[in-house]
Amino acid sequence: MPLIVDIHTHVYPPAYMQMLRARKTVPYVHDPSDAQDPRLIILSSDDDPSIPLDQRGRPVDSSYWDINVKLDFMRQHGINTSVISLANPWLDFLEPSEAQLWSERINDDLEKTCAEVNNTADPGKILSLEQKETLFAFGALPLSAPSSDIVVNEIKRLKTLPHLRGVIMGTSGLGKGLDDATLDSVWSALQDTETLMFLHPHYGLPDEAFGGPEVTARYGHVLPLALGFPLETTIAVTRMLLSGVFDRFPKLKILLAHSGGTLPFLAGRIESCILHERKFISGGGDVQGPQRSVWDVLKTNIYLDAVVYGKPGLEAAIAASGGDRLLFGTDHPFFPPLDDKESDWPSVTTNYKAIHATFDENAGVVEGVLGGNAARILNLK
Ligand code: 5CU
Repeated sequence: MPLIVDIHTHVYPPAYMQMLRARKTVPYVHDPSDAQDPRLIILSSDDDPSIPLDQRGRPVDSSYWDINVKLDFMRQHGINTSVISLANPWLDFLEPSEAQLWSERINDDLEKTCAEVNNTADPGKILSLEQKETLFAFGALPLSAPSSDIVVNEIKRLKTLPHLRGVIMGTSGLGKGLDDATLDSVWSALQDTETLMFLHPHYGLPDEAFGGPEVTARYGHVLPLALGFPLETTIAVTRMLLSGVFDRFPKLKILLAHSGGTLPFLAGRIESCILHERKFISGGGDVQGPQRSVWDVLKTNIYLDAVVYGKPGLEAAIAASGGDRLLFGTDHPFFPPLDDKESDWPSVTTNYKAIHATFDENAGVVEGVLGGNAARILNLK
């Protein structure tokens, strides 16, 4: 059996859940403390005052915060190693004065959880035979902190935590998006420490892009998650490219969620629009414009997860970035089966099937995508 590594799997540690329970604005948890599951309200479109609180957002259960439930899920789906990350919206919404404390708290908590599960916290402890799953983690950054030095220091500190293998980050950066020049010290720290950044969406697109709030609400989470999330990622990474981030930091390593949103499919069009842009110096204008091609960046700076649920998406991803840069993921605990009696998660089995349908003629690629690539890129020992 090949090694299976899940690099896209989230947690809301208990302390974070507690903090969300105390909040009344997005993101928050409504927990009536009766027999019902608490409700998680994280997307701005969830926070509709015309919907009663106990129907707002989505129900959440212990799979969102209990690491033992994650381990059961791993066993059930044949996953050997998971690289866990705080789920969206991470620490983006915190007051500047709280950001550093929370990022240290969450990252130390992730480290402790991994050490306990991997038995490195107590090497003398005897593990049961079933307990062979291992965990690593991506850390969360204090992006709302009063100074980017605090972010840089946390990136450096994460290198001292044995189970941390990178950072997860949304698309807002320090508040102005990822083409903000004040992020240069963060890119520099990520590059110098060889820290991989997992870029993940959260904010989607404005409701107007889908026809207004009523249309968005009519279809639940489908429009924000199926279209808003991938386009948000595509826009964020394209802004990085256009502003020259990859020219200034040619060794940055970025893992894009959901197979890069739509980047692999749109790369040719993005490249063509850049080559035809009169604003750029290359087209006679006065804006620098990107110096490296999208294709070069895709093959040297970008890694893609394989969370795209279908063959055409995987084919675009592998054609754009390469079979050695594509990594299996589940997006657990999001997208649980709606039918309680179903034990396998269709969101996971669909991804497994798509990987086999796409790459089965090439066992090396299948093994790489399922786990070999992650083990090599993230140094998972
Ligand atoms: O279902 C969702 O809203 C999500 C989410 O918020 N984050 C994620 O990673 N996947 C799905």
